[in-house]
Amino acid sequence: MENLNQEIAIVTCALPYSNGEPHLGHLASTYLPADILVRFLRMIGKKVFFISGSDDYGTPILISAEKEGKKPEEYIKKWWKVWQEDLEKVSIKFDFYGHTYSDYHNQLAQYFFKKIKENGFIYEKEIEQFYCPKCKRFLPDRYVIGTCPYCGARNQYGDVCEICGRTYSPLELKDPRCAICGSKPIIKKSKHYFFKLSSFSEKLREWLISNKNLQNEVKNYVLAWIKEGLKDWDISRDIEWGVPIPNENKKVLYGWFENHIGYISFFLELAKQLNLNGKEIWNKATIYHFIGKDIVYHHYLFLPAERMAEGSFKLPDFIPTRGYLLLEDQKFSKSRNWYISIKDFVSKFDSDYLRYYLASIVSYSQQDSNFKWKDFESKINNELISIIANFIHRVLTFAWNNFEGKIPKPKEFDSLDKNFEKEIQQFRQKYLKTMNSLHFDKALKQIVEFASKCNQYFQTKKPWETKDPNSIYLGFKASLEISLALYPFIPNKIEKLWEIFNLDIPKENAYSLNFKIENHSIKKPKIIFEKIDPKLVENEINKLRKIKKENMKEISIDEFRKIEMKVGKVLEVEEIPGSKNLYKLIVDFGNEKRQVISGLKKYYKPEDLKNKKFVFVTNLERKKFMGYESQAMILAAEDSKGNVILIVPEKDVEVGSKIL
Ligand code: B3M
Ligand code: ZN
Repeated sequence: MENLNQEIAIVTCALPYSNGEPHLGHLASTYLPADILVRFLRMIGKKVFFISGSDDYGTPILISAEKEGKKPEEYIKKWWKVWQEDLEKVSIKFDFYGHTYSDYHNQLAQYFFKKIKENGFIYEKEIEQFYCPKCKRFLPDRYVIGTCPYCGARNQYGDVCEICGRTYSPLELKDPRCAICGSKPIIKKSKHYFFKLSSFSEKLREWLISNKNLQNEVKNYVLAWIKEGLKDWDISRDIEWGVPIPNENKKVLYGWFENHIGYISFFLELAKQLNLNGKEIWNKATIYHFIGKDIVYHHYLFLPAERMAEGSFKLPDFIPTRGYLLLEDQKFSKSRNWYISIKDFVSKFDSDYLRYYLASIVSYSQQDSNFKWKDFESKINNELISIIANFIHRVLTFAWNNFEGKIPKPKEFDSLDKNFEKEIQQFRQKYLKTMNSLHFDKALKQIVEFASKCNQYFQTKKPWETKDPNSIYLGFKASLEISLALYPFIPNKIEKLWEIFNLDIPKENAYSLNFKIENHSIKKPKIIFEKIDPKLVENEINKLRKIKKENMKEISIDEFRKIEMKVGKVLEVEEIPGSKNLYKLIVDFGNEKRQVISGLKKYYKPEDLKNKKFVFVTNLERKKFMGYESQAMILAAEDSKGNVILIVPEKDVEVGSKIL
């Protein structure tokens, strides 16, 4: 077996579900930062294994496959390919991109299950579950829909309410129905396996506190969860799509029990192919798991607890976690078309420009960032090109035109030169430190700042008047330094630049090399960085404007269904001190009373409202008017003269009745 003497890093990216294509949000939070780190670590001489793969199991994938009339095995293959192809378009390529649907993964996940059980951290318990007598199957999570037990929103899945955000067990759903055939399920007992997450509270706490590489802000809220108390966790499902539980029939491991084991199983599989001792390497490598902030719970609690419970695989050193990407101030949404896929973006704009822009706006934190087309244009045209690329281009063309395409031998340095040479060295030290701390946006800022200094130096030295060789010599040195620093961000552009530099720069361990640049011949400079055409950007902005309009005009049936309306009876009407328009109503909805603030004072007297029934929207976000929270909204018609007329039920109807 080969011996690896270098320091080793294993870098993984969250495993995408085999259920849709990658978009800019995925790229910004997870895949791009990971790729930047991988390239950087290789540049400073580390041996890196870059790992990801598809997360193939789970009920949503099974349901989507069924909808397309495909077998899940077929369905997942398509997305496995799409993800790799699309990520390659932005120069992201893994050393291994696995499938959780594979023998190597199933085996390792089953081994984890058995070992953890043997170690006493998995127990069995009978639970009650919905079962569809017509489909003859149990209905876990997404297989059952019904009414949210907390807020009453209809058509919610069995695990979480998309309206109020609360999670619950399927049995708590009101009006449950089978998501496939719509029939009413019965309750059946089933044996389930539970992981004793609760018994890891103390160990997890210690690990979080002692691991100085984890981001403090994340750590703090994970510690707060632990303090609230961790519950044991149902890790089995009664379906046939998943990692089969050993010695069971039609039972599989819950996706979040086994998917992150994929980081290990994929790496071990790669190591096997390379004839390396995978486990030994895993246990001595520095391990990074890149994720988005929506899966913190799983990576900071389930993942470490399972590794502790198994006992022989190293825990992560870093779990770099970043926030979401907004598009022009709004959340990405595929169904509303408020969304840019990677594939679509790179069909119109340079992929390195995308990498540069995203890296510059995404911080190493939970904060969300905002993709703005105008900002994209200006970051590329006015920063990357005007400040950085222009400087390099000036140095190169000057050497080409005035020194016969050679980097001149310098004369004795004057104080400006000496200072500038020092700047170059200091820049490298600062840059390396920032990159090592994973603050890639800050590293980019340092590069821009340094390039501004380079421009100033050039401006003062005026080589076009003085023909000063020192400024070209040092200018080239600085350009080389900038190119090394920018390589992890915009690898394609930099490789083209290196061709003109006429230097053979290795992508591994480049920082250890000492380049001889005196009398070095370069190639004829050409434009590598083309400015973005503002018209193209304008097109994209117009497209979004149109989508916004359409979205306002039409809502989908599903969206409409989310609006909950009920008949309520006004019990009390009070004036709100100091307000000309507002009343405070107390409204009875049968199972609860709510306070409603409404601008009816100009149109109705209190006695016209009291003890009457009207129609209300009951699941709007709560809003305060003059300090009073409104917990529903009354419906009214407004005629062309501006008269306001309330809507009443045509016959008497029980309070709390829903409007369909
Ligand atoms: N498949 C994707 C997500 O929730 C999920 C990640 C698994 S990482 C082990 O974003
Ligand atoms: Zn059914």
